[in-house]
Amino acid sequence: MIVLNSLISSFLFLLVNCYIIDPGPTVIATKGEVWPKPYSQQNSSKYYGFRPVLFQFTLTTDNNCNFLQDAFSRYHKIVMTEALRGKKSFSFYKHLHYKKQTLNDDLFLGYLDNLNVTLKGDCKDDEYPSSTMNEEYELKVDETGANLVSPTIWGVLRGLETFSQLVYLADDTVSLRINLTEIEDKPRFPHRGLHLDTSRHFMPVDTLLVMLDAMSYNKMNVFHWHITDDQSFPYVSLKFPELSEKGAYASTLVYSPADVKEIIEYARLRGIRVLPEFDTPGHTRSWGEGKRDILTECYPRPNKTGKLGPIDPTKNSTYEFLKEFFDEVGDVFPDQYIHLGGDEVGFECWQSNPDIIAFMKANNMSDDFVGLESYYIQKLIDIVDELNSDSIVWEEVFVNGVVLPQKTIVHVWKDVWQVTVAEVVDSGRQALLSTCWYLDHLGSYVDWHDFYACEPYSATADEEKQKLILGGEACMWAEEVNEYNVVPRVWPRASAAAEKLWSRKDVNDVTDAAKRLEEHTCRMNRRGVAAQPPNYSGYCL
Ligand code: CP6
Repeated sequence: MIVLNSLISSFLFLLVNCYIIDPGPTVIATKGEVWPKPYSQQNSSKYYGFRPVLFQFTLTTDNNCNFLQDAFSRYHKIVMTEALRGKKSFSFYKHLHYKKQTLNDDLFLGYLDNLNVTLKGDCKDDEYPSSTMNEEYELKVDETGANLVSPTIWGVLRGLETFSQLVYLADDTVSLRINLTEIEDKPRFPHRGLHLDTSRHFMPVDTLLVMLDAMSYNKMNVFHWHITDDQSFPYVSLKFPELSEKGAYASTLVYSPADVKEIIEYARLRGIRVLPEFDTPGHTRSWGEGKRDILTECYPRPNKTGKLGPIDPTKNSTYEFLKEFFDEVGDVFPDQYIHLGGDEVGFECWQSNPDIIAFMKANNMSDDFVGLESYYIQKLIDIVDELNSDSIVWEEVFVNGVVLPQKTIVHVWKDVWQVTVAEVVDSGRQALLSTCWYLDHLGSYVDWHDFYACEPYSATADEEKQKLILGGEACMWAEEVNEYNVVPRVWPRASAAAEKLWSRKDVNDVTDAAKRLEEHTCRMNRRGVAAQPPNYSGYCL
């Protein structure tokens, strides 16, 4: 009977999944729509012709702003790639001889060959993006021309991205156009991150740069770099080179100081913060290859063969090392924040070690391993605080009751996230959310619908507390990805999170989003990002 039942249900399963589900209509991409959707936009069907070869960005204020000149040349290249679209015979040159019939079109206003950019605030060429940066901008394309205005270089970057997305290929498949429009834009959440693990599988620098490009196309602003874990330690430390010499997969599979600098600079130019994570006291097996004495020795037990466990929280030498190490991390990574991890600490190894047990007795912890973990994290947060950095921790640290400074940010990643986020903001602390956007969990093929349905404010109705929800991160853990599949695994699925975190709360329409995401994915493809198709049925021109 049971066998028969399971046969029937497998049959039904196959039937439902392979034959009965209607694939739905082919999703037709929009043209010149912006992803993520701007705060406000007024559209018009009047348009300019757009000639990439002749097009120029003009800074109306301070012409010495190298930061923006650099952005202009990047975006010039990007709009040039649009010129490569269309028929096979098509060349850049044809834009100079713009199709005559469009001149007879009432909606055609001539050519737009310039975008005036006005930076109302200062341009400091060596400024780093921060958790409090202002990213708002206004972009107008009207009968008098095109103007982008922002108080900050970060807002100008976001506006340039929007401008580049407005350019589209007309139905004649040879001419590029841009419609008149009026946009006022600003992000809903200040923290819009992508978390990437480079320990389970090493990702070459070029792959990380593609990720940063794609993030900028989605107006994401935090690259959370989960750089080390149990499996490998690819970060080359200046003070402790033995960590990567022994802990990396191979001497070539590392991030040198020059690589790290390059990544931070590449991100800075795109308005992206690099948030380093050095996860402790668990997830540190690879640290033990180079620095055996900082890990706990696990004592033989029937089913355990491993010999090293989490960081040993009982030794002074542990904290001396951590102080030196995080001093370096604070110097190398300019961001105000360091992610300290603190997730998934297994207690079996600590439990097996008589020295740890003796320490706990001497410190009146009896057999409270959560207490021992708290002791460690508190000391680590104090160390980082003294080094003038602020800390972010995974939710376990908060949930286990570690006494945290008010300014420590709690990063929620487990289920029942509404409850945890509510507890964090009730405590007056700031929260980040990742539960909704786990890129390593493959749902049905169009699982971006689920990513899109997540509303961070559903954790609390209290508007003051909602302000403590800083945003979130889409998480790419790398057990199942390397340089060959990470880009399509992340994009465009992370784009759904990017729009949730940038656009207004009432931007919820999946049908509308599907068309815009179809266009946005094709756009990422043209720009060299191997994003996978977002919908069951669709196409790129
Ligand atoms: N690695 C580290 C992981 C995870 C975490 N930390 C993880 C655990 C469960 C799921 C996904 C990821 N692979 N260091 C938890 C933050 Cl479902």
